[in-house]
Amino acid sequence: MAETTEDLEQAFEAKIAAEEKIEPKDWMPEAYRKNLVRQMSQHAHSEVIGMQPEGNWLTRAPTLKRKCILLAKIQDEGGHGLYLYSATETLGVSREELIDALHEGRAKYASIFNYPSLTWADIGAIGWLVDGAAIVNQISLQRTSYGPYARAMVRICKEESFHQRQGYEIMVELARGSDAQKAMAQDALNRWWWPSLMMFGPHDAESAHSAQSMLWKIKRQSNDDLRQKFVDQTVPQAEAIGLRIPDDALVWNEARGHYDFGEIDWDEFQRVIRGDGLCNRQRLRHHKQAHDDGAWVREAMAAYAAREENV
Ligand code: FAQ
Repeated sequence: MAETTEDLEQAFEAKIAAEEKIEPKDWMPEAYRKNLVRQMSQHAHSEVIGMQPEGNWLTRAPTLKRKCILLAKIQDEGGHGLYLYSATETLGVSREELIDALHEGRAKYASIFNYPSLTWADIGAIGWLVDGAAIVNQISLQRTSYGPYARAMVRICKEESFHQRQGYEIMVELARGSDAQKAMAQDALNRWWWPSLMMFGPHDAESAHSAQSMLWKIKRQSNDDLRQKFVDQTVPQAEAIGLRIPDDALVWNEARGHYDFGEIDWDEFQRVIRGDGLCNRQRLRHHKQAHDDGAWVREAMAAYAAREENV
């Protein structure tokens, strides 16, 4: 007997309830597929655009060793973008469509990458805070319901944890250094702290996609819960190296067993995700230029594949 849509829906819901992964060839509701394409492609775009603020310091890294480490880290981010684009393509969408959506402003990428990296300490702050926030979010996504996304997260988290440590180690060195170096580390923390908290997205009550994404187990923990986890783990790291988190409202709440912290500037967040942050235009312009410059590589690969097929 042919399966009805209702049967298929029930089988899908049963898999989700049993914590089984949904795989590319499994039936899935169209809205589940679309929501995944949205989130996963935005995640891929973030990894790739995220190479730019760090790339800005490759030629100015203070030693050859630091330069090699930074180069390897940035290459890892490119690799993460590639796993994530491939995982997204298993949902029946092409890489070209995803890149077009980015270039036409229909797809977002993480707000954090629209801030400039002004000093070497920013490279420390990006690894420590931005990779640190990304890991908190991505550890949770290792349990996401879509198999290819969950598996990509496992490998990505291993690499991100190296990134986080290299960033923190830069901050440790600067915080132990001269007064000027310590001031540079503090200045980087001042500028990257709040944008890092914005990475977790709007408050749960304002989050358009959360309720449905939690039901489908695409998201396993809420935006606010993950943000709290990040604050709780990062404050002691700042204290350990004598840096001050730039938030007067930050205080340990014994009753909650968590830090209380101040309110994010949500106007700034909205401005940045609308495309009006400090570096939005520059980031997109650079990506388009790199994409155009690489057209000959794609054309050569397509011509080679066509020739191989015909022999
Ligand atoms: N930036 O309803 P929600 C990294 C948008 S990887 C920009 O709460 P959702 C590695 C959201 O898309 C960092 N837009 O959305 C690295 C939606 O707009 P839409 C990237 C944001 O999806 C490190 C609207 O607001 N990580 O850093 C942001 O349920 C160093 C409503 O929001 C991921 O992408 C934001 N911060 O929850 C690389 C993780 N927040 O699509 C280089 C995967 C929200 O309707 C150097 N993604 N929006 O137009 C997620 O976990 C989720 O998508 C959230 C947002 C939590 C980001």
